[in-house]
Amino acid sequence: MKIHESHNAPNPRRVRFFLAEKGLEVPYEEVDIVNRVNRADEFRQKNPLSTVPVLELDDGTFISESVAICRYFEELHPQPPLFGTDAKDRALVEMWNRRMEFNILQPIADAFRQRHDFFKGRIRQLHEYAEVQRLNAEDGLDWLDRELGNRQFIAGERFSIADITAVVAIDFGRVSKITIKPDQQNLARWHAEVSARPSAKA
Ligand SMILES: N[C@@H](CCC(=O)N[C@@H](CS)C(=O)NCC(=O)O)C(=O)O
Repeated sequence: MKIHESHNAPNPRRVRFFLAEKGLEVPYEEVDIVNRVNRADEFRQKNPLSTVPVLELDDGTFISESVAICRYFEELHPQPPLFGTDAKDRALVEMWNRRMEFNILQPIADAFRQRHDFFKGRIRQLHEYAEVQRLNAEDGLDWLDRELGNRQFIAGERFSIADITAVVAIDFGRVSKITIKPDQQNLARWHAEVSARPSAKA
């Protein structure tokens, strides 16, 4: 078993963060996305969508999508639970993780992907859309700041995959000058707490 990843990219960091929370060590193989190794035929056989991370199992199965990889490890190693504990809690974690993906991670990713030269020739770009998504990301952070006024973590009183998605996205926002603003004190409090976890350095 190994994980094909790129150390500086946000989605692989989600998986490393998750595995560190579980205390699991899985070998990593670096994929040179700068030089487009992920876009070559050999990598496309692992993931036709060319993205990292990809978990390669010993039986030759390839699992891409960060959350799918995390769910696989959650099933095998349920403690500590990062996807919720019972029907209601699991639904709430799912709701919040999806919200973090759609309202925080996606706009922050687009603010970079739709403008930066890294993606020139890889995807269709529209610089105006990058700016729209930067503004959407800022709205998302304002909303999240208000949400975090009444609980410790994003999905409630327990750290979960939703916190991982959000903190990784927000940290990646810096490259597009999307940052927590001085008046977003709830967000800043949460960000400091989550960033202080040893797993944040994985
Ligand atoms: N939804 C996917 C997104 C994966 C993704 O966008 N990975 C980026 C790195 S964060 C990537 O592989 N970028 C290189 C490229 O598109 O060429 C997941 O959660 O794994």
